[in-house]
Amino acid sequence: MGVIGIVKGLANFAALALSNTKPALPQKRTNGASLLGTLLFPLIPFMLTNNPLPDGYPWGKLTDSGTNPYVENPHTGVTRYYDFTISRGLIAPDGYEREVLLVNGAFPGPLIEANWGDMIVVNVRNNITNPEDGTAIHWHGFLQTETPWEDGAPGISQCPIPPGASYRYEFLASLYGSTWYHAHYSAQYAGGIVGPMVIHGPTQAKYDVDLGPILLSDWYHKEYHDIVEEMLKPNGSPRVVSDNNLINGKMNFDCSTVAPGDKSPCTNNAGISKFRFQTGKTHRLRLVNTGGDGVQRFTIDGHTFTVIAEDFTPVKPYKTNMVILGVGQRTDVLVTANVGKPDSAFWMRSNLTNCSPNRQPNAVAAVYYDKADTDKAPTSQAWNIPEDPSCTNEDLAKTEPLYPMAVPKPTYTQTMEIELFKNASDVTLWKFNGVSMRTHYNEPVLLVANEGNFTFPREWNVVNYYSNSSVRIIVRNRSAGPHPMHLHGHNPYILHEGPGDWDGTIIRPSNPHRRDVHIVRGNGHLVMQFDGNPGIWSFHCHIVWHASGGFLANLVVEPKKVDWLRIPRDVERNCKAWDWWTRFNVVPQIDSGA
Ligand SMILES: *[C@@H]1O[C@H](CO)[C@@H](O)[C@H](O)[C@H]1NC(C)=O
Ligand SMILES: *[C@@H]1O[C@H](CO)[C@@H](O)[C@H](O)[C@H]1NC(C)=O
Ligand SMILES: *[C@@H]1O[C@H](CO)[C@@H](O)[C@H](O)[C@H]1NC(C)=O
Ligand SMILES: *[C@@H]1O[C@H](CO)[C@@H](O)[C@H](O)[C@H]1NC(C)=O
Ligand SMILES: *[C@@H]1O[C@H](CO)[C@@H](O)[C@H](O)[C@H]1NC(C)=O
Ligand SMILES: CC(=O)N[C@H]1CO[C@H](CO)[C@@H](O)[C@@H]1O
Ligand SMILES: [Cu+2]
Repeated sequence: MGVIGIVKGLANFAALALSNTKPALPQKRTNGASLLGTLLFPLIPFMLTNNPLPDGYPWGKLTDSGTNPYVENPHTGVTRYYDFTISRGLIAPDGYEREVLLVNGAFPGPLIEANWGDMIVVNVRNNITNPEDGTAIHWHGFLQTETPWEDGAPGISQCPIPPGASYRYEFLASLYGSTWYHAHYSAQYAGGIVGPMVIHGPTQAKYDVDLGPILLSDWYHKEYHDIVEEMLKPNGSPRVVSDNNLINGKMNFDCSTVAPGDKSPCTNNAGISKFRFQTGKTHRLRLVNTGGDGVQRFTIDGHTFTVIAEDFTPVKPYKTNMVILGVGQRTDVLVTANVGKPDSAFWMRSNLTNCSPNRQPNAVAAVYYDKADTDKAPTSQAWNIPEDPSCTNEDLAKTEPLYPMAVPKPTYTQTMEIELFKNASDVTLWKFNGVSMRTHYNEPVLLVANEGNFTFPREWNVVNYYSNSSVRIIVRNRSAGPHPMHLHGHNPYILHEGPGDWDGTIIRPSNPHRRDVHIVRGNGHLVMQFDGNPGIWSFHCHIVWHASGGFLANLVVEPKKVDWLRIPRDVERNCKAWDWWTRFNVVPQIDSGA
């Protein structure tokens, strides 16, 4: 909606005025079982050790600049097993206590780690009670080639996992780099079901220390369910205002700004995230925007970054002192600790832009060199970088994939428009390609298609591309705010982004950028293209409130092959369990469902 945030910066000053960074709450109270953002979180190894190691690495002789990862990957024969239990919990990530959804009792959820070419198995148990609810987990950015049913989109690739039941996801670590997982059921991930993933792979970038995931996310004090109900009531507003901004699930909050009458416990100076730098060494930081809405501007006072990857695409290194991330986007940067003496400390900052409504946009964390006192607050000065009102990504001319691929001639080109409208009950919703999507949890599109039925209700917003091998989509934004557009099952070419209409120009047709999320600015356009991967793939705005409001399309790619897919019995079994549960329980589908 691109409306300017209100009552800005109130809490920020309370947070920054501190002279010490001793947390007022124990980690357990702020983040449950998570150690992310604490000095106890272990460094990430360069790779997980396999036995045997061909040519010294799990990926053998494959390289980041010489291997086409969409047609070739290592076959390690290794499977990494994880067990997840999703439960309700009560924590105070920024000092304000609220009900959340936790993965294994942690917010953010546990790290999933694998080597490129490993299989990942995650057994997800739904322990959501009081009230019960369904869930489903999406593994962001994976291609899911030949396993589209493991994509985790309820009503699209699977039925939700009913309360008390489990579903075992099993998929190939098809690409490598930094990513995350999150619930794809309603706006559930804004309630806490998010966590980092690191897939080790070849890299020519040289660094000494892998500091691991740094999750950046706006934060809401209300429960996601209440926010969605409020937003989607007749005459409701599509503007959802965030309350705070977190780095690895932590930040302080000024409790004096809590609304009178709000009885939730609130503690000032709950504690911020802390990181340790080794003086003189180069560190890899894996930034992920895991938020609900806001575009993040990430900096470390005094330090410059070398960007080495964007989403799952290693890029030709370029320097910058600020990284922009829309929801769902990842940026891997290198940063060298050569700005201060061994006892120095610096602020890490992540600021929400004015493109999303927020009450407290500025998150901080502390970066300590080896000999610094970790109870003291840094005193460093922020970079002063004026905000670009378009809130879009880095110029595409700057971001070039290391492994070059020319964009093929498209076999079909389609324009899809973004519109905001009011339905007959005066509810403000989004239309994408002319339809406001609403999923049907009991009949996933993929399973219907697999039975040879390609006739879908209009509100499922299915677009069939038949046997097209390369489809170009021109997204036209007829709304004033930016949208981070995410395509499942692909790492699409990003051909152009800008204001107004597309003039036909492609940035570097010999090697356009590729990433699974790219921002389209308000009143602008985004042109992307993808090559076939048989399945049903969601293409949606990653702003969780917009997806709830129907901003989602489902693309059918190579339907003949979808028809032939042999879907495991487990998928069917889960649908039967969900059907059974919904026979005795009403599912109050308060939004689009995905
Ligand atoms: C299930 O959730 C409840 C709280 O809602 C919690 O007390 C219990 O420990 C959870 N069980 C598991 C196995 O996590
Ligand atoms: C982030 O916010 C801080 C505090 O208002 C400000 O000093 C800094 O310049 C901002 N940085 C960026 C990159 O926007
Ligand atoms: C308008 O949208 C809301 C929310 O999706 C839905 O509950 C309601 O039935 C819709 N009204 C009409 C007339 O379609
Ligand atoms: C195809 O599936 C849709 C949605 O489930 C259903 O309405 C329709 O009746 C089905 N068509 C056939 C021929 O089975
Ligand atoms: C490509 O997709 C369009 C849109 O659905 C369709 O009209 C066209 O027939 C498809 N072309 C091929 C070769 O399948
Ligand atoms: C390129 C494009 O479609 N631009 C439109 C974006 O939305 C605004 C407001 O609805 C229109 O005025 C633009 O023409
Ligand atoms: Cu959006």
